[in-house]
Amino acid sequence: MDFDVELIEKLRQASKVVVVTGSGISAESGIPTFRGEDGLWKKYRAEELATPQAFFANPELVWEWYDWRRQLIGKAGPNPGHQIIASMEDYYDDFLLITQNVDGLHGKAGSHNMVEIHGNIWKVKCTEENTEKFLDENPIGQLPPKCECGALLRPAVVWFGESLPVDGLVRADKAIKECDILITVGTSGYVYPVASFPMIAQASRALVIEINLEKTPISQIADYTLLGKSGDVLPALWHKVIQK
Ligand code: BJW
Repeated sequence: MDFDVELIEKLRQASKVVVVTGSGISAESGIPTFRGEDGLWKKYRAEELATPQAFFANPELVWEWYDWRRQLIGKAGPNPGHQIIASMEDYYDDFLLITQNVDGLHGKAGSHNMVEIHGNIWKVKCTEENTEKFLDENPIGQLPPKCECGALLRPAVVWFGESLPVDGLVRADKAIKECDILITVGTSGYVYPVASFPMIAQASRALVIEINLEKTPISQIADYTLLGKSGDVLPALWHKVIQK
């Protein structure tokens, strides 16, 4: 794979780097993306299941979907794309991974400086008390699961129309505005506010690099769009960067 020499040099010289990932990075681990031909589940659209309204209208149906996804994710492991991002953390003085994925695979690959900005599928939240805890049982069993207080438990993920976690947003916002380079990997650039992160970084003079199978709305502003599978592009790119 050939890369622009200037791009490699910029990646070598940067000190503050932000990587923003979406479901495409986990596709090579066997986890379906949301949109596109092989997008998620049966006749339902993710948007129609991933809302608080859908949950309270039919918690059992929404839980079936999440239970099914938890089982799929439970069998999956990180791929070379996740692993390269984990090793980038050691290379840069200041590095932040912002992932929209709830699958936890970045953590499994060894990423630490990370914001899971749409939550984590392995955690549940009490709909009355708002307390969060891990629920490792897989499959869950009786659906929908209940809290000790008797209220419904919901997946601790961010649905459409819900606010993203404030601490995560503050951390992300600071890193995006201060970074030298922002790299998006495997995201359609369709869902806000994350879709605005490349524009915000660029307005603060960061270089924007996109890695995706195909062009997206982010391609219109990206300084570089590298087309291909993230599990191929990231290792090839990183090999060039760390080569003496
Ligand atoms: C590969 C590959 C390979 C494949 N290698 N690449 C401003 C304007 C308009 C609307 C809004 C706005 N601000 C807020 C909104 C409303 C809304 C929104 O964005 N709507 C859009 C549909 C327009 N946003 C919200 O409601 C957010 N909340 C919020 O902003 O609160 C304040 C507010 C509320 C209401 C109004 C205004 C303000 C919350 C968004 C929550 C999203 N939740 C989900 C579900 C999470 C839990 C779960 O997983 O179940 O998050 S939806 C789903 O989409 C999931 C993902 O994280 C997210 C992004 O999807 P992603 O990751 O990009 O996946 P895909 O499938 O879209 O793309 C995959 C890409 O990978 C493709 O490009 C492929 O080509 C590529 N790919 N294989 C490299 N091997």
